[in-house]
Amino acid sequence: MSGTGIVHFGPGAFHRAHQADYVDRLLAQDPRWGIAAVSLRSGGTVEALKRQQGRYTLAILDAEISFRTLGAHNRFFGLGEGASVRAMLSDPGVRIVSSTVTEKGYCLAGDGSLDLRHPDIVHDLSHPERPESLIGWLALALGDRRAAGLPPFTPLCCDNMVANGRKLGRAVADFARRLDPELANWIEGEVRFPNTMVDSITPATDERTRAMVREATGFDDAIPVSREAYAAWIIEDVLPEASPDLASVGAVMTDDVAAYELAKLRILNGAHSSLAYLGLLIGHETVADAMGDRELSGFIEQLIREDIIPGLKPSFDLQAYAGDILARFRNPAIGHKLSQIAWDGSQKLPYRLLDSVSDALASGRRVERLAVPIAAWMLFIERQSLASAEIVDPMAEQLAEIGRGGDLVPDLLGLVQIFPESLARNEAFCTAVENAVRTMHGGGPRALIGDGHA
Ligand code: CS2
Repeated sequence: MSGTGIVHFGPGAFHRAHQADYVDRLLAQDPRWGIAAVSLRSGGTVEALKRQQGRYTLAILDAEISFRTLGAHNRFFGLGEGASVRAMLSDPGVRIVSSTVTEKGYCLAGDGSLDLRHPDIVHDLSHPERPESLIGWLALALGDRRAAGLPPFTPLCCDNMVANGRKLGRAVADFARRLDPELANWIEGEVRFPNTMVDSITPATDERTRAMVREATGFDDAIPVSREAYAAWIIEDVLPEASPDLASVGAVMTDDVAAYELAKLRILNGAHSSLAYLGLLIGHETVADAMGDRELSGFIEQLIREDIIPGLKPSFDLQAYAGDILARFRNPAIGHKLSQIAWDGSQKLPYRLLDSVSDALASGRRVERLAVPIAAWMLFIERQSLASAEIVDPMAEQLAEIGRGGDLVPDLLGLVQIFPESLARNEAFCTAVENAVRTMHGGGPRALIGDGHA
């Protein structure tokens, strides 16, 4: 029987296809690091994990297709089980508390600091013993450990954000400071919040995934996951000694996560979001479909090579890295839906595309091409709103209102949670976005992405 050394908040498909795979292999050599899965908001996955005793199928969909059964989870906490989670987090054997709760789960304001007006933070500050947010949970549990004289655990953020660990650390300390300044000082002094870069393309599981797994393995798995063969996990090398040896199963420990992180977020995720908005407007369904569109994939390649890469420090061969990413996007075995990537644009645009725009402006480079996917996002918002179709985004209501009847470009550019003032007031950028929206209104994305445009 393995122990439980890691507590994980948010056991969605990405966590179960990525981190849990590393930990599953680690458990074969060191049984202390089983994962407790915590999902306090929607119990479905945790209930199924419990029913299947933590076992589920990982389908690798690539040039070769293969299936493995993973079993890294050995404790399960769902709706209404907050008291048991609290006890678990005080277990001295727990050394890592990781999270994949998506960007919006960290309750951060546009400048990356804790959003004190966020309803979950407002709730947690007035009911600190019954937290709803991850931030409230980490503060409560770290307070319990300090009171018990235990060493802290290490919170390990595994979501796509620039300086994800640093931001999480600042948010937890700021939250704690409002309740107990001494705890805040202890957190700042004793707790490490490593930055990480996580990467593996993992489409959402659907009926097709379940049917494929059933057919291939004979196991009627309610919660299989699938991903490409490629996976990377880069972790800032500050884990305390009593931590799982993740390097022994392929994670990379380094002092410089930033170089990998920025390259991945801007090239892979920036191109993904660009493909999503432009591809959906054209009528494509998946990333591989969109990459099969010669005009669109040509545009994306130019965007990466000529507009995004020049803003990055050349710490490694970025052009070769980009080539590998474009090849991964072409993987025909993965039906990665553009609509899934289009979710949460308000959270994703800033670090995926807008940071590249700011860098380009700062060094006097043109921003016309970078403005195209941003304009496509605006037209996507407008299209969804006018069709009363769903917008999955924490700012959905505000976005839909603008999309239905607002002054589209200025109103969206005026959302300070998304566009920093330095961009919203920059004439070159605003004009480029206005022009791109106008041209695509008339002639669709093809009017801008074909050879010789933009
Ligand atoms: C994607 C990412 O859904 C999205 O927005 O861009 O989840 C992407 O597949 C991963 O970051 C790849 O590591």
